[in-house]
Amino acid sequence: MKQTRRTFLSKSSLGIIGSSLLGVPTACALDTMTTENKESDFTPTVISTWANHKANNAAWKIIEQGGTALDAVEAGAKVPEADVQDRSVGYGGRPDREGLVTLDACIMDEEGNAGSVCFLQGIKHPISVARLVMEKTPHVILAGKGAQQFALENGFEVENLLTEKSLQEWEEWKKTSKYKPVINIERHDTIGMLALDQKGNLSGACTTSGLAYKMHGRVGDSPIIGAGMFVDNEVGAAAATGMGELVLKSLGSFLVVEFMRQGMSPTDACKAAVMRIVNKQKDYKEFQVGYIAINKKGEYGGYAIQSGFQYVINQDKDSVEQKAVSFL
Ligand code: SD4
Repeated sequence: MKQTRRTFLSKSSLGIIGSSLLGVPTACALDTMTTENKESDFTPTVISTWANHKANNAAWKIIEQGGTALDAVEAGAKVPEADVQDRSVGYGGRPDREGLVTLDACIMDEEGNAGSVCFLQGIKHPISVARLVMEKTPHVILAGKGAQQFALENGFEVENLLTEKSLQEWEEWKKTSKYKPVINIERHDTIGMLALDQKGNLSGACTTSGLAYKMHGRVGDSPIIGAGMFVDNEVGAAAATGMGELVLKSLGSFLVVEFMRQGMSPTDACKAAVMRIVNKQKDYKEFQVGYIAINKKGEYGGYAIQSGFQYVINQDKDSVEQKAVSFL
């Protein structure tokens, strides 16, 4: 679905004659006579981290029907949040080392508005709470009990998000782990999603239960605007997955967007942000970080420290899987 937007303002000689006949002063007539011929092509797109096909397709449906990028990314992010099979997001997500599922999410729209929740417990759709933080409060981030209180005030209910399977795995983990948070213990599934709608507007969302068996109270990159996700409607948008601490320390998604502002392609911008980590972090081989990005044209790409990072993309009906390029 390729859109062509044309702004074609040209003043014909008839226009000039018309102006002078109407008595418009010459200087003014000349001012409005500038010929402007702006053309921009863009392809409506939805992209998200990992093999999140169902989520991407749900978001795409909204874009296809002419809905906003913001509605699309919220609807998309809600899919893994409610999916018990997704072990890194929402319901069914792995708990922290105390056995508690704690959630991080953020959302950002084309006007640069942003909302976020972190260390939120018992609420199935943190992305929708983040959107309400953005739309109903003068703040950007609500955390912990305060975030939960705000959710309850807005009609959400507290639910048990720890499934029997996650509980049993955690019990096993406790037997051998010596209570040490272990990095990269899980398969990552965190969803970062970016959308470009038919009007050419960008929005983004990111939602996760964070690293498995993390310390209680730990907050990752995913709810932090500029780290886990960032949107600048003039330039593009980016999202991160993987070892949140590395993304936080380099403000990765913001960095990717700034690299695109300097003229880099989405893939090159993601690579430059990965290389920033690689060049500063001696033990980078221990970790995975992956970025996805999209620009205003709907060009997209991804890059990761380790191989194995993939993302899904919709520019037509069904989502397609792409392997991200990687450093190692
Ligand atoms: C975090 N970045 O909490 C998240 C984890 C993640 O796929 O992306 N998992 O650090």
